[in-house]
Amino acid sequence: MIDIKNMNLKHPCFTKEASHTNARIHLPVARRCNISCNYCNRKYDCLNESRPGVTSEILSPQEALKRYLFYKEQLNNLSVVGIAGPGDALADWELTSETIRLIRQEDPDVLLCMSTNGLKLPALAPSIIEHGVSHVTVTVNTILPETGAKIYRYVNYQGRKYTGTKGASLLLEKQLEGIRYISQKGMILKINIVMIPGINDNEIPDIVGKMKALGVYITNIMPLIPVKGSEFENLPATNIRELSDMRMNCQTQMRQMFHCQQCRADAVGLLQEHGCPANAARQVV
Ligand code: CLF
Ligand code: SF4
Repeated sequence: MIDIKNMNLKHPCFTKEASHTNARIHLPVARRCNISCNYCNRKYDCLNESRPGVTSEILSPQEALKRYLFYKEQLNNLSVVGIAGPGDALADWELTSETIRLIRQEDPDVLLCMSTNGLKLPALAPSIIEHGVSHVTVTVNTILPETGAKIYRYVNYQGRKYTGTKGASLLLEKQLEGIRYISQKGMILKINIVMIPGINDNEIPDIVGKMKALGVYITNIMPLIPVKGSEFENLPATNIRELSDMRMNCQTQMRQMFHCQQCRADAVGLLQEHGCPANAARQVV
């Protein structure tokens, strides 16, 4: 059984205090995605964890290992490796899992973390566990297919493309099944929720309640930042006061994240430093 408290002490996203002392590295190995979110413009990193306007180069698993070993030398507070895009970590599981395997071989202690839209979570959960991943983030923007139909343009599953409420129902079913499974296996789960004005903002407390019931550790309600070229480019950005009120309101139900930096898929270093690789050398402690 995973010792959640102990493991989270070294994870800057799951423990706010650790964000001042512990660094993470994102390795951009997952290029593809299997769904289409209306807030996404594929020119940029996956917006389920990243802020818009930033693109990352793609690394092969071997290049990712090299980068990891380089920064491990530079940063003695590096305690987490995350795979967060620039596509979906599970849509490109072969590359993600090979990267994790290579890193685990070199470093038995570093925490392994990944973020996903959850579509392939039930199918890949046993393999994720086997590879030693301890922390998983799933983006769940709604628990209603009608709302999902407004958020997702399509869902690609086993060679077929699903749209509308069919696509949204399928994604939701896989997300809930996968979350339930890995939570029962004792993994540490975070749920990202993008707060989309006029689309899902009224439902967020219900999503949080559902996630709590499934054994999730923390939820991270994130602002929508409308991206040029995306379906939602003309929606207003989430009002920061309303976001803060929503987090406070949901905190009465379960633990909330207040310090997310919407990192890029190749971020390195402390969260507050935003983690551009070019700046990481300055963060050596
Ligand atoms: Fe990366 Fe995400 Fe793991 Fe953290 S980020 S995969 S859980 S190691 Fe952290 Fe960055 Fe917010 Fe993500 S601040 S975007 S929550
Ligand atoms: Fe874009 Fe990420 Fe959504 Fe895929 S899961 S469409 S990469 S925001």
